[in-house]
Amino acid sequence: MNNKDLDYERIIDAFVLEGEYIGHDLCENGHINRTYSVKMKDKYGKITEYLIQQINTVVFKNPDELMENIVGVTSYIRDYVIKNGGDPERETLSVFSTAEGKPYYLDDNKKYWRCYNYIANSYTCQTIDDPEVFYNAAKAFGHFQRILADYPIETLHETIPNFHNTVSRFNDFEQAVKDDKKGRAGGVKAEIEFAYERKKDADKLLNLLKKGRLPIRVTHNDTKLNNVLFDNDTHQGICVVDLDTVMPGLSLYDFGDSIRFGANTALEDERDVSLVSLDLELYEQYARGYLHEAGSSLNDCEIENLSFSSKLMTLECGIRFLTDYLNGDEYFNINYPEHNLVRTRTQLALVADIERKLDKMEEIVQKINRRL
Ligand code: GN1
Ligand code: MG
Repeated sequence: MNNKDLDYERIIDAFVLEGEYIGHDLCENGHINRTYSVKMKDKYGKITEYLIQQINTVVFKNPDELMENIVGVTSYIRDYVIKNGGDPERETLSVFSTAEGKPYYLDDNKKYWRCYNYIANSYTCQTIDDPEVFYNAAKAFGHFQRILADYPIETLHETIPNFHNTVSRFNDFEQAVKDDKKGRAGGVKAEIEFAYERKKDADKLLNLLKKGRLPIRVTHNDTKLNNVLFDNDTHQGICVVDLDTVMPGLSLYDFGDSIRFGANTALEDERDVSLVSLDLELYEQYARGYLHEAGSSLNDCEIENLSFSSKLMTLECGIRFLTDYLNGDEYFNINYPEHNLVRTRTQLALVADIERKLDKMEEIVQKINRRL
């Protein structure tokens, strides 16, 4: 229990949560938002839990636009789930409005809070014990993308401009090396050089987009394994969460980022990089699940670049961690001083392993694609 951070009485008032407050917990997850679960008991003794989240306005600078995206997308998914006979309380997040009808509560300290339904009888995974879990995660993300295939994309705001623009990520990285604000560049020469050697990869997908070979879609843009909720009983992925970065993007961003996180044999912040590798079995499971759900809506160019996108998204993330380390840890939450450097090293080690396995990864995709 963590009562110091959350002014739960005001929150309960603002969102008109009914019943008696029984407690709240800090949910440890994510590098960006702070999330709490708040428990309320009604007069019949029924306990309802809510998810209360403080929006990180350093990262998401326009909370109105951000919430407009999320309300739009979650309402759309909700309608889809209802039409298809599913359970809208479990298969999507839903935004609770405040008494004034706003999708967030702005407190006296200018902090923005939002309230979602809490999806009970579910769990998240940080790592994978059973490859089936990853297959199910792939289906969940593929399904999410497919549901949103006809969403009016022009109504979506770009919540973080150039979020997966690998060229602009590279420029930010080069700038951070040049500035060397904290005098850390000298200690990470090998990492910097490794990244520079791969600069030529940065514009590959963006060029295919410019040529019209890759389409813009509604994408999640943060498809970490821990952004899927799994059902305690069936172990199916029931709901995709962490919707702040739902924006127009490339399907390959979502595929590649999932592989980066979930098919790594080590944690994102494993200190022993010798434990880092790309698990080909997990890669196959994910590709199977994803193509099974979303494959029919993908074009050849998207399918041809699935393996490359895994490398590129891993490289992008490594560069982002390294940039943040050089800038003095301004962006990602860290638990110890060199946390971003440790994360950088796992990502770069994974890039190196993906490069060694790229041919095998491509064979896997072709094999699955032939059977579709
Ligand atoms: C952040 O919030 P979280 O932990 O799901 C980040 C992602 C990174 C990820 C690295 C808005 O995601 O882009 O890939 O950390 N989200 C944002 O673990 O920057
Ligand atoms: Mg998350």
